[in-house]
Amino acid sequence: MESVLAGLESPVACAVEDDPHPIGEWLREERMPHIWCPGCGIGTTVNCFTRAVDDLAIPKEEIAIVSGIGCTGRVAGYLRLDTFHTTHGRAIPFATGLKLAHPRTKVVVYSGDGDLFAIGGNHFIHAARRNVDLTVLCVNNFNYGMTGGQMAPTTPEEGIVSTAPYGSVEKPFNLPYLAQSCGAVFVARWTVYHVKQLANAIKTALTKPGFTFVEMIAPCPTLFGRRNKQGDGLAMLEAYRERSVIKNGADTREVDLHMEGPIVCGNFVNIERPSYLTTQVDRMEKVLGERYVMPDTWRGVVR
Ligand SMILES: Cc1ncc(C[n+]2csc(CCOP(=O)(O)OP(=O)(O)O)c2C)c(N)n1
Ligand code: SF4
Repeated sequence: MESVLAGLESPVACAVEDDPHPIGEWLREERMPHIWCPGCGIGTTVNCFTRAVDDLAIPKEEIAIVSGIGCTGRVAGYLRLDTFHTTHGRAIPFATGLKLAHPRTKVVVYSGDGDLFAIGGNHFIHAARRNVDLTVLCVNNFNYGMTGGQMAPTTPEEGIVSTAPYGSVEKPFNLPYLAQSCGAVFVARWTVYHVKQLANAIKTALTKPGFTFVEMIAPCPTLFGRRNKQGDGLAMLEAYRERSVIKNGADTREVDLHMEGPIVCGNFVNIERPSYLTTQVDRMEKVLGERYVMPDTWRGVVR
């Protein structure tokens, strides 16, 4: 999708001259202007993410972002970090390989609900089951943004999308419940209205070993918002504020989302479970004893 801003001078560059852009140092200025529509919530999630990494003082060379394809997938192109913009749905297997080869790197999967839970759903459930040390950040805008607003596995019943013009009749995934059932050790959901809580949840997700998951509910005013008469990005944010109910520790079976009614937000799950890397080393040492040779890149990180 070609941005209407294409060809104009970079907004980051304009800002830098007199008044540095607040997260300018995190962005690849040469990739600006970005493709996101006015009112799109993806940029706010990037703001929360950079704030979280900044607060944690994680050195930039120790973090990598892996995205799939979609409007959210563009995050990998815009962040000035080690980033991988992979094929549609395959961010998690790329990220798993990266983590196994280089456990010292904090590996973050940053992608859309369609990418992660439709074509990529299989990878999500198995990475969570294995408790691979990854942080998965999902922008849930309830449809496929980049390709024209088709139905996603998250589209609420009765939600109007291009492939269900009379409203979806499918029951969507409840993402926190799915993540918890599969074994994620930290599970949270916040909307882009809750910028502080979202940044804090990302911080917890980044610091906890094992598979951590944050659902970030964000407006797609151009497609989902317009078709469902939810107004512009600001009106959608106001609706988030009115509908949100904060329930930290809520039973994830009870946090389904509908077109109307409460959006339950919070940090729902925070448990301890040995991560994939730790379990792997434990097993090898138990079975092979002194014959086990740990990969060089794992030394001092896993043990
Ligand atoms: C193998 C393959 N199938 C389909 C597509 C087309 N495609 C590109 S992005 C996308 C969905 C994106 O939706 P989502 O992950 O929710 O991200 P958003 O754009 O909403 O941020 C699809 C189906 C593709 N690029 N590759
Ligand atoms: S189509 Fe939707 S998700 Fe994509 S940039 Fe526009 S508002 Fe954002």
